[in-house]
Amino acid sequence: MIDDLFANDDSILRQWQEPLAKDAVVLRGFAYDEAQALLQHITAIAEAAPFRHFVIPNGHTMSIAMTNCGTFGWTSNEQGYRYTETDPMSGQAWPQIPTIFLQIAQQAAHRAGFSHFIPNACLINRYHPGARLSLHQDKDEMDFSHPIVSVSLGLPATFLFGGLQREQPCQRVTLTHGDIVVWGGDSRLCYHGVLPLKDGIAPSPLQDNVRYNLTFRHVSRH
Ligand code: MD6
Ligand code: FE
Repeated sequence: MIDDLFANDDSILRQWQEPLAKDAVVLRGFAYDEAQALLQHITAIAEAAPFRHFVIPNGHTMSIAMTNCGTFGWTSNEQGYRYTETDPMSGQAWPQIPTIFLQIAQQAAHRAGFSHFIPNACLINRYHPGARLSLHQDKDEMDFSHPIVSVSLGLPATFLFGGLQREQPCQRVTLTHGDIVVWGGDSRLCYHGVLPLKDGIAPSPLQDNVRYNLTFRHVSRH
């Protein structure tokens, strides 16, 4: 009677957890069922706050394109990185974080053992083949008591997860459509990055050679 047992909820067969380090975990398939809704919201957000390639302080332009929703959005220019309450392109507030984004981020944080996560910033990254993110720490949020929740959509990517020093060796983790990474606590300031995206055809309905990543954060007023 295996059929009956699993007839109504096969998502339990597509969700499992992989510990990465202390206070860091990959929740496989956790956003899979909501992926289509998330992608529709990304399209709407990008109409109000378009994806753009930021310049970083060394003068280079990032290969990934970014936008934001939330009270705070992450921005960069030649002078440095910072969170702003308005989109520098339009002068308007960033779009609100959609309710379904908040629900998924909070459920994932809870599943990972962080039960009081209140995201007020969501950075949206768009990768096309060849785009990459070099090793970095996420430390512009000022408040490190909250975890970061990261949702992967579209093409798979190789995620690098290192230690608290840049020189420490990295784990390589393939993140696919619907996977969520949660990290905080002792891992909150670990170095991490993404290898150049390989070409491919993303899952339906994207069917494009693109990857999106949502990272939810709690930013303290600067
Ligand atoms: C990405 N993610 O996966 C880039 N940062 O496209 C990040 O930089 C990141 O996935 C902090 C926590 C989780 C992440
Ligand atoms: Fe990061």
